[in-house]
Amino acid sequence: MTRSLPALLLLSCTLLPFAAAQVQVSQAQVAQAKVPAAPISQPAPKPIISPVPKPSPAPKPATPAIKPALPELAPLPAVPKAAAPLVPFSAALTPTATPLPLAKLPTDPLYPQQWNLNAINMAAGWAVTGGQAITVAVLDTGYINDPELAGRLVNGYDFVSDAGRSGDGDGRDYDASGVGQFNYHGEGVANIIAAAHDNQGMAGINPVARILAVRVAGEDGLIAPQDLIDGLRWAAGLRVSGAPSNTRPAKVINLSLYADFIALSGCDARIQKAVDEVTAKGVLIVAGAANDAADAGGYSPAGCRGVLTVAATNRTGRRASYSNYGASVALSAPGGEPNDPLVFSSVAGEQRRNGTSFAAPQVAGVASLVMSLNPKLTPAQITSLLERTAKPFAFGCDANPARTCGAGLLDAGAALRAAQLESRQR
Ligand SMILES: [Ca+2]
Ligand SMILES: [Ca+2]
Repeated sequence: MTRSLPALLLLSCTLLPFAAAQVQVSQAQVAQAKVPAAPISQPAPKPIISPVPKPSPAPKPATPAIKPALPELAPLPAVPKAAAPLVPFSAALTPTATPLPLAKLPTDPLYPQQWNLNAINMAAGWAVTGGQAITVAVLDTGYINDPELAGRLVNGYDFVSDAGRSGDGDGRDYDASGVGQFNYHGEGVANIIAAAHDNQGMAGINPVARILAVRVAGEDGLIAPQDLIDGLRWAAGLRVSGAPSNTRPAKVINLSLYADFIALSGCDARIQKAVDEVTAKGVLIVAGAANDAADAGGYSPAGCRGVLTVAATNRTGRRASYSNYGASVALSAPGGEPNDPLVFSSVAGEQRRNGTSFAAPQVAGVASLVMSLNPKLTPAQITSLLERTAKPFAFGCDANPARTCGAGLLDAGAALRAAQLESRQR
Protein backbone atom coordinates (compact mmCIF):
# COMPACT_ATOMS: atom_id res chain seq x y z
CA MET A 1 0.00 0.00 0.00
CA THR A 2 1.41 3.35 -0.86
CA ARG A 3 1.12 6.12 1.65
CA SER A 4 -0.94 8.34 -0.57
CA LEU A 5 -3.84 5.93 -0.72
CA PRO A 6 -6.83 6.41 1.52
CA ALA A 7 -6.17 4.90 4.89
CA LEU A 8 -8.55 2.34 6.25
CA LEU A 9 -9.81 3.27 9.54
CA LEU A 10 -11.12 0.73 11.93
CA LEU A 11 -8.36 -1.12 13.68
CA SER A 12 -10.02 -4.45 13.72
CA CYS A 13 -7.56 -6.71 12.11
CA THR A 14 -7.38 -8.43 9.32
CA LEU A 15 -7.51 -12.03 8.81
CA LEU A 16 -5.61 -11.08 5.71
CA PRO A 17 -2.36 -9.22 6.27
CA PHE A 18 -3.19 -5.55 6.14
CA ALA A 19 -0.09 -4.64 4.22
CA ALA A 20 -1.03 -7.00 1.45
CA ALA A 21 -4.55 -5.69 1.18
CA GLN A 22 -5.38 -3.59 -1.83
CA VAL A 23 -7.31 -0.44 -1.16
CA GLN A 24 -8.66 0.11 -4.61
CA VAL A 25 -10.10 -3.31 -5.11
CA SER A 26 -12.86 -4.37 -7.38
CA GLN A 27 -15.98 -5.89 -5.91
CA ALA A 28 -14.89 -9.23 -7.32
CA GLN A 29 -11.58 -8.95 -5.53
CA VAL A 30 -13.33 -8.06 -2.32
CA ALA A 31 -15.56 -11.09 -2.60
CA GLN A 32 -12.54 -13.25 -3.27
CA ALA A 33 -10.60 -11.73 -0.41
CA LYS A 34 -13.34 -12.63 2.01
CA VAL A 35 -13.20 -16.31 1.18
CA PRO A 36 -10.26 -17.32 3.38
CA ALA A 37 -11.33 -14.95 6.12
CA ALA A 38 -14.20 -16.85 7.61
CA PRO A 39 -13.07 -20.35 8.50
CA ILE A 40 -9.60 -19.64 9.86
CA SER A 41 -10.63 -18.50 13.26
CA GLN A 42 -14.34 -18.31 13.37
CA PRO A 43 -16.48 -21.28 14.26
CA ALA A 44 -20.14 -20.80 13.58
CA PRO A 45 -21.21 -18.08 16.01
CA LYS A 46 -23.43 -19.30 18.82
CA PRO A 47 -26.13 -16.98 20.05
CA ILE A 48 -25.25 -16.07 23.60
CA ILE A 49 -27.80 -13.38 24.23
CA SER A 50 -31.52 -13.76 24.01
CA PRO A 51 -32.43 -13.48 20.39
CA VAL A 52 -33.69 -10.13 19.33
CA PRO A 53 -37.06 -10.01 17.64
CA LYS A 54 -36.62 -9.57 13.94
CA PRO A 55 -38.21 -6.56 12.34
CA SER A 56 -39.73 -6.85 8.94
CA PRO A 57 -36.91 -7.10 6.44
CA ALA A 58 -35.48 -3.77 5.39
CA PRO A 59 -34.84 -3.12 1.73
CA LYS A 60 -31.34 -4.09 0.72
CA PRO A 61 -29.01 -1.09 0.65
CA ALA A 62 -27.48 -0.32 -2.69
CA THR A 63 -23.88 -1.40 -3.07
CA PRO A 64 -21.65 1.62 -2.41
CA ALA A 65 -20.45 2.79 -5.77
CA ILE A 66 -17.32 4.72 -4.85
CA LYS A 67 -15.71 3.40 -1.71
CA PRO A 68 -14.30 -0.09 -1.59
CA ALA A 69 -15.28 -2.49 1.11
CA LEU A 70 -12.74 -2.87 3.86
CA PRO A 71 -10.61 -5.88 3.15
CA GLU A 72 -9.54 -5.90 6.79
CA LEU A 73 -13.02 -6.31 8.19
CA ALA A 74 -15.12 -9.39 7.79
CA PRO A 75 -18.64 -8.04 7.37
CA LEU A 76 -21.51 -9.47 9.33
CA PRO A 77 -25.08 -9.79 8.22
CA ALA A 78 -27.17 -6.83 9.25
CA VAL A 79 -28.76 -7.34 12.64
CA PRO A 80 -31.78 -5.76 14.21
CA LYS A 81 -31.41 -3.50 17.20
CA ALA A 82 -32.02 -4.94 20.65
CA ALA A 83 -34.74 -3.59 22.84
CA ALA A 84 -32.62 -2.38 25.78
CA PRO A 85 -33.49 1.23 26.50
CA LEU A 86 -30.97 3.92 25.72
CA VAL A 87 -30.13 6.42 28.38
CA PRO A 88 -31.54 9.75 27.22
CA PHE A 89 -28.73 12.13 26.56
CA SER A 90 -29.91 14.55 29.22
CA ALA A 91 -30.29 11.92 31.95
CA ALA A 92 -28.52 12.77 35.16
CA LEU A 93 -25.51 10.72 36.06
CA THR A 94 -25.83 8.31 38.92
CA PRO A 95 -24.37 9.89 42.04
CA THR A 96 -20.99 8.45 42.78
CA ALA A 97 -20.42 6.41 45.90
CA THR A 98 -17.27 4.96 47.36
CA PRO A 99 -16.10 2.46 44.76
CA LEU A 100 -16.26 -1.05 46.13
CA PRO A 101 -14.43 -4.19 45.10
CA LEU A 102 -16.33 -6.42 42.76
CA ALA A 103 -18.38 -8.76 44.95
CA LYS A 104 -17.56 -11.84 42.89
CA LEU A 105 -15.92 -12.84 39.66
CA PRO A 106 -18.16 -12.80 36.59
CA THR A 107 -20.32 -15.81 35.84
CA ASP A 108 -20.94 -14.73 32.26
CA PRO A 109 -20.59 -17.73 29.95
CA LEU A 110 -17.89 -16.16 27.75
CA TYR A 111 -15.77 -15.11 30.73
CA PRO A 112 -13.69 -18.31 30.83
CA GLN A 113 -12.78 -17.70 27.17
CA GLN A 114 -11.77 -14.06 27.72
CA TRP A 115 -8.09 -14.94 28.04
CA ASN A 116 -7.13 -11.30 27.64
CA LEU A 117 -8.62 -10.54 31.07
CA ASN A 118 -6.27 -13.01 32.71
CA ALA A 119 -3.39 -11.53 30.75
CA ILE A 120 -4.09 -8.06 32.14
CA ASN A 121 -4.54 -9.35 35.72
CA MET A 122 -8.13 -8.16 35.75
CA ALA A 123 -9.36 -10.22 38.71
CA ALA A 124 -6.77 -8.53 40.94
CA GLY A 125 -8.01 -5.19 39.65
CA TRP A 126 -11.63 -6.02 40.44
CA ALA A 127 -10.51 -6.99 43.94
CA VAL A 128 -9.76 -3.27 44.35
CA THR A 129 -12.81 -1.82 42.61
CA GLY A 130 -15.73 -2.82 40.45
CA GLY A 131 -15.87 0.70 39.06
CA GLN A 132 -18.24 3.64 39.02
CA ALA A 133 -20.45 5.21 36.39
CA ILE A 134 -17.60 6.98 34.62
CA THR A 135 -18.56 8.07 31.10
CA VAL A 136 -16.38 6.60 28.36
CA ALA A 137 -16.95 7.89 24.84
CA VAL A 138 -16.59 5.42 22.01
CA LEU A 139 -15.97 7.22 18.71
CA ASP A 140 -16.64 4.50 16.20
CA THR A 141 -19.33 3.02 13.98
CA GLY A 142 -22.16 4.12 16.28
CA TYR A 143 -24.11 2.11 18.77
CA ILE A 144 -25.99 -1.12 18.61
CA ASN A 145 -28.59 -1.32 21.34
CA ASP A 146 -26.88 -4.21 23.05
CA PRO A 147 -28.35 -5.71 26.24
CA GLU A 148 -24.80 -5.80 27.67
CA LEU A 149 -25.07 -2.01 28.04
CA ALA A 150 -28.73 -1.79 29.03
CA GLY A 151 -29.46 1.44 30.84
CA ARG A 152 -25.87 2.68 30.40
CA LEU A 153 -25.67 3.40 26.69
CA VAL A 154 -25.99 7.07 25.82
CA ASN A 155 -27.03 8.11 22.32
CA GLY A 156 -24.47 10.81 21.57
CA TYR A 157 -24.39 12.30 18.10
CA ASP A 158 -23.89 11.22 14.50
CA PHE A 159 -20.92 13.21 13.16
CA VAL A 160 -20.76 11.54 9.76
CA SER A 161 -21.16 14.56 7.54
CA ASP A 162 -21.09 12.93 4.12
CA ALA A 163 -24.63 11.82 3.26
CA GLY A 164 -23.14 9.69 0.50
CA ARG A 165 -21.29 7.53 3.02
CA SER A 166 -23.49 7.80 6.09
CA GLY A 167 -25.94 5.08 5.15
CA ASP A 168 -28.74 6.89 6.99
CA GLY A 169 -29.65 9.17 4.12
CA ASP A 170 -28.37 12.39 5.61
CA GLY A 171 -25.39 14.09 7.21
CA ARG A 172 -24.98 14.86 10.87
CA ASP A 173 -27.93 14.24 13.16
CA TYR A 174 -29.03 13.25 16.64
CA ASP A 175 -29.10 9.52 16.00
CA ALA A 176 -25.73 7.89 16.73
CA SER A 177 -26.91 4.38 15.91
CA GLY A 178 -24.70 2.38 13.62
CA VAL A 179 -25.58 1.66 10.03
CA GLY A 180 -24.26 -1.19 7.95
CA GLN A 181 -22.10 -4.24 8.08
CA PHE A 182 -19.32 -2.92 10.32
CA ASN A 183 -21.58 -2.12 13.27
CA TYR A 184 -20.09 -4.88 15.36
CA HIS A 185 -16.89 -2.86 15.58
CA GLY A 186 -18.18 -0.09 17.83
CA GLU A 187 -20.34 -2.58 19.68
CA GLY A 188 -17.37 -4.83 20.43
CA VAL A 189 -15.23 -1.91 21.60
CA ALA A 190 -18.01 -0.71 23.93
CA ASN A 191 -18.66 -4.19 25.29
CA ILE A 192 -14.98 -4.81 26.05
CA ILE A 193 -15.04 -1.63 28.13
CA ALA A 194 -18.37 -1.95 29.85
CA ALA A 195 -20.36 -5.17 29.24
CA ALA A 196 -22.55 -6.06 32.20
CA HIS A 197 -21.67 -8.86 34.59
CA ASP A 198 -25.11 -10.36 34.22
CA ASN A 199 -24.62 -14.05 33.61
CA GLN A 200 -25.09 -13.46 29.90
CA GLY A 201 -22.57 -13.04 27.14
CA MET A 202 -19.26 -11.56 28.21
CA ALA A 203 -17.82 -9.60 31.12
CA GLY A 204 -16.73 -6.00 30.61
CA ILE A 205 -13.83 -4.34 32.42
CA ASN A 206 -15.90 -1.60 34.08
CA PRO A 207 -19.37 -3.15 34.20
CA VAL A 208 -21.00 0.03 35.49
CA ALA A 209 -19.36 2.49 33.11
CA ARG A 210 -21.56 4.61 30.91
CA ILE A 211 -20.86 4.46 27.17
CA LEU A 212 -21.34 7.64 25.17
CA ALA A 213 -21.74 6.52 21.56
CA VAL A 214 -20.40 9.02 19.04
CA ARG A 215 -20.66 7.98 15.43
CA VAL A 216 -17.74 9.04 13.23
CA ALA A 217 -17.44 6.13 10.78
CA GLY A 218 -19.53 5.95 7.65
CA GLU A 219 -21.34 2.87 6.48
CA ASP A 220 -18.19 2.08 4.53
CA GLY A 221 -16.06 2.14 7.66
CA LEU A 222 -14.13 5.25 6.65
CA ILE A 223 -13.69 8.35 8.79
CA ALA A 224 -13.24 11.91 7.57
CA PRO A 225 -10.69 13.89 9.59
CA GLN A 226 -13.13 16.74 10.30
CA ASP A 227 -15.73 14.30 11.60
CA LEU A 228 -13.13 12.80 13.92
CA ILE A 229 -12.03 16.24 15.10
CA ASP A 230 -15.57 17.40 15.79
CA GLY A 231 -16.49 14.10 17.44
CA LEU A 232 -13.45 14.34 19.71
CA ARG A 233 -14.20 17.90 20.73
CA TRP A 234 -17.87 17.21 21.28
CA ALA A 235 -17.26 14.08 23.37
CA ALA A 236 -15.13 16.19 25.71
CA GLY A 237 -17.83 18.84 26.05
CA LEU A 238 -16.27 21.42 23.72
CA ARG A 239 -18.48 23.45 21.46
CA VAL A 240 -19.01 22.14 17.95
CA SER A 241 -20.86 24.34 15.50
CA GLY A 242 -24.19 22.84 14.46
CA ALA A 243 -24.22 20.15 17.16
CA PRO A 244 -26.08 20.38 20.46
CA SER A 245 -23.96 21.15 23.48
CA ASN A 246 -22.74 18.08 25.31
CA THR A 247 -23.55 18.64 28.93
CA ARG A 248 -22.38 15.16 29.97
CA PRO A 249 -18.85 15.00 28.63
CA ALA A 250 -16.79 11.83 28.78
CA LYS A 251 -13.76 11.39 31.02
CA VAL A 252 -12.17 8.87 28.68
CA ILE A 253 -12.38 8.70 24.87
CA ASN A 254 -11.60 5.49 23.02
CA LEU A 255 -10.35 5.72 19.44
CA SER A 256 -10.00 2.33 17.78
CA LEU A 257 -9.45 4.01 14.46
CA TYR A 258 -7.46 6.30 12.28
CA ALA A 259 -8.80 8.83 9.89
CA ASP A 260 -9.08 8.60 6.15
CA PHE A 261 -7.03 10.71 3.75
CA ILE A 262 -4.35 11.64 6.29
CA ALA A 263 -0.82 11.12 5.10
CA LEU A 264 0.98 8.53 7.23
CA SER A 265 3.83 10.84 8.06
CA GLY A 266 3.25 11.91 11.65
CA CYS A 267 0.40 13.32 13.64
CA ASP A 268 -1.83 15.49 11.51
CA ALA A 269 -1.76 19.07 12.81
CA ARG A 270 -5.56 19.33 12.81
CA ILE A 271 -5.92 16.16 14.87
CA GLN A 272 -3.15 17.28 17.23
CA LYS A 273 -4.95 20.55 17.86
CA ALA A 274 -8.14 18.71 18.81
CA VAL A 275 -6.20 16.29 21.01
CA ASP A 276 -4.56 19.21 22.81
CA GLU A 277 -7.92 20.90 23.41
CA VAL A 278 -9.52 17.71 24.69
CA THR A 279 -6.68 16.75 27.02
CA ALA A 280 -6.58 20.31 28.36
CA LYS A 281 -10.14 19.66 29.53
CA GLY A 282 -8.89 16.70 31.56
CA VAL A 283 -10.19 14.04 29.19
CA LEU A 284 -7.98 11.04 28.46
CA ILE A 285 -7.72 9.87 24.85
CA VAL A 286 -6.83 6.22 24.33
CA ALA A 287 -6.02 5.11 20.77
CA GLY A 288 -5.10 1.87 19.08
CA ALA A 289 -1.66 1.89 17.46
CA ALA A 290 -3.08 0.56 14.12
CA ASN A 291 -2.51 -2.70 12.36
CA ASP A 292 0.19 -2.21 9.74
CA ALA A 293 3.16 -3.70 11.64
CA ALA A 294 4.73 -0.26 11.20
CA ASP A 295 5.88 2.61 13.38
CA ALA A 296 2.79 4.13 14.99
CA GLY A 297 4.47 7.52 15.02
CA GLY A 298 3.33 8.10 11.45
CA TYR A 299 -0.35 7.70 12.30
CA SER A 300 -3.12 9.96 13.53
CA PRO A 301 -4.19 9.79 16.28
CA ALA A 302 -1.76 7.04 17.35
CA GLY A 303 1.27 9.25 16.74
CA CYS A 304 -0.16 12.37 18.35
CA ARG A 305 1.30 13.93 21.47
CA GLY A 306 -0.83 13.43 24.58
CA VAL A 307 -2.63 10.34 23.28
CA LEU A 308 -2.31 7.09 25.23
CA THR A 309 -1.44 4.79 22.33
CA VAL A 310 -1.88 1.05 22.76
CA ALA A 311 -0.09 -1.71 20.85
CA ALA A 312 -1.48 -5.25 20.69
CA THR A 313 0.05 -8.40 22.11
CA ASN A 314 -0.87 -12.01 21.56
CA ARG A 315 -1.41 -14.79 24.05
CA THR A 316 2.33 -15.28 24.50
CA GLY A 317 2.66 -11.66 25.59
CA ARG A 318 4.72 -10.67 22.55
CA ARG A 319 3.77 -8.10 19.90
CA ALA A 320 0.87 -9.30 17.77
CA SER A 321 1.98 -9.87 14.18
CA TYR A 322 0.01 -6.93 12.79
CA SER A 323 0.48 -4.43 15.60
CA ASN A 324 2.17 -1.11 15.07
CA TYR A 325 4.97 -0.30 17.49
CA GLY A 326 7.49 2.40 18.34
CA ALA A 327 8.18 5.34 20.61
CA SER A 328 4.65 6.73 20.41
CA VAL A 329 3.24 3.56 22.04
CA ALA A 330 2.59 4.00 25.77
CA LEU A 331 1.86 0.38 26.60
CA SER A 332 0.29 -2.78 25.25
CA ALA A 333 -2.79 -4.88 25.81
CA PRO A 334 -3.91 -8.16 24.28
CA GLY A 335 -5.27 -7.89 20.75
CA GLY A 336 -4.93 -11.53 19.76
CA GLU A 337 -3.83 -13.00 16.47
CA PRO A 338 -5.90 -14.02 13.46
CA ASN A 339 -5.68 -17.65 14.57
CA ASP A 340 -6.10 -16.84 18.26
CA PRO A 341 -8.46 -13.87 18.55
CA LEU A 342 -10.24 -12.26 21.48
CA VAL A 343 -13.79 -13.28 22.19
CA PHE A 344 -16.64 -10.91 22.99
CA SER A 345 -20.39 -10.79 22.80
CA SER A 346 -22.64 -9.07 20.29
CA VAL A 347 -26.33 -9.03 19.57
CA ALA A 348 -25.31 -10.86 16.41
CA GLY A 349 -23.75 -13.62 18.51
CA GLU A 350 -20.32 -14.36 19.84
CA GLN A 351 -17.51 -12.48 18.11
CA ARG A 352 -13.92 -13.59 17.64
CA ARG A 353 -11.78 -10.72 16.42
CA ASN A 354 -8.24 -9.46 16.66
CA GLY A 355 -6.61 -6.08 16.27
CA THR A 356 -5.42 -3.03 18.11
CA SER A 357 -9.08 -1.97 17.98
CA PHE A 358 -9.73 -4.42 20.75
CA ALA A 359 -6.52 -3.78 22.71
CA ALA A 360 -7.20 -0.05 23.20
CA PRO A 361 -10.59 -0.45 24.93
CA GLN A 362 -9.01 -2.65 27.59
CA VAL A 363 -6.80 0.29 28.52
CA ALA A 364 -9.76 2.67 28.32
CA GLY A 365 -11.73 0.37 30.62
CA VAL A 366 -8.95 0.13 33.20
CA ALA A 367 -8.43 3.91 32.96
CA SER A 368 -12.11 4.35 33.83
CA LEU A 369 -11.60 2.13 36.89
CA VAL A 370 -8.59 4.24 37.90
CA MET A 371 -10.82 7.32 37.61
CA SER A 372 -13.43 5.57 39.75
CA LEU A 373 -10.87 5.66 42.55
CA ASN A 374 -9.52 9.11 41.81
CA PRO A 375 -11.55 11.26 39.41
CA LYS A 376 -9.14 14.16 39.73
CA LEU A 377 -6.21 12.51 37.96
CA THR A 378 -5.15 14.29 34.78
CA PRO A 379 -4.71 12.42 31.49
CA ALA A 380 -0.93 12.62 31.92
CA GLN A 381 -1.15 11.25 35.46
CA ILE A 382 -3.34 8.34 34.38
CA THR A 383 -1.00 7.55 31.51
CA SER A 384 1.97 7.66 33.84
CA LEU A 385 0.25 5.40 36.37
CA LEU A 386 -0.66 2.83 33.73
CA GLU A 387 2.87 2.93 32.27
CA ARG A 388 4.71 2.51 35.54
CA THR A 389 2.43 -0.31 36.71
CA ALA A 390 2.55 -2.17 33.37
CA LYS A 391 4.26 -5.54 33.39
CA PRO A 392 7.57 -4.99 31.60
CA PHE A 393 8.44 -7.14 28.60
CA ALA A 394 11.22 -9.33 29.95
CA PHE A 395 12.92 -9.66 26.57
CA GLY A 396 11.23 -6.88 24.66
CA CYS A 397 7.97 -7.40 22.87
CA ASP A 398 9.60 -8.31 19.56
CA ALA A 399 12.70 -10.17 18.46
CA ASN A 400 13.69 -6.92 16.77
CA PRO A 401 14.60 -4.59 19.66
CA ALA A 402 13.71 -1.54 17.58
CA ARG A 403 10.07 -2.62 17.56
CA THR A 404 9.14 -1.45 21.03
CA CYS A 405 5.67 -1.75 22.53
CA GLY A 406 5.80 0.82 25.29
CA ALA A 407 6.30 0.35 29.01
CA GLY A 408 4.90 -3.18 29.11
CA LEU A 409 1.64 -5.10 29.24
CA LEU A 410 -1.34 -3.47 30.95
CA ASP A 411 -1.65 -4.75 34.54
CA ALA A 412 -5.07 -3.87 35.96
CA GLY A 413 -4.25 -5.26 39.39
CA ALA A 414 -1.07 -3.27 39.82
CA ALA A 415 -2.64 -0.13 38.34
CA LEU A 416 -5.66 -0.17 40.62
CA ARG A 417 -3.69 -1.00 43.73
CA ALA A 418 -1.43 1.96 42.96
CA ALA A 419 -4.40 4.22 42.25
CA GLN A 420 -6.02 3.22 45.54
CA LEU A 421 -2.83 3.78 47.50
CA GLU A 422 -2.27 7.18 45.92
CA SER A 423 -5.86 8.29 46.48
CA ARG A 424 -5.55 7.41 50.17
CA GLN A 425 -2.37 9.43 50.46
CA ARG A 426 -3.97 12.55 49.11
CA1 LIG B 1 -26.85 10.99 9.65
CA1 LIG C 1 -22.52 -9.95 30.22
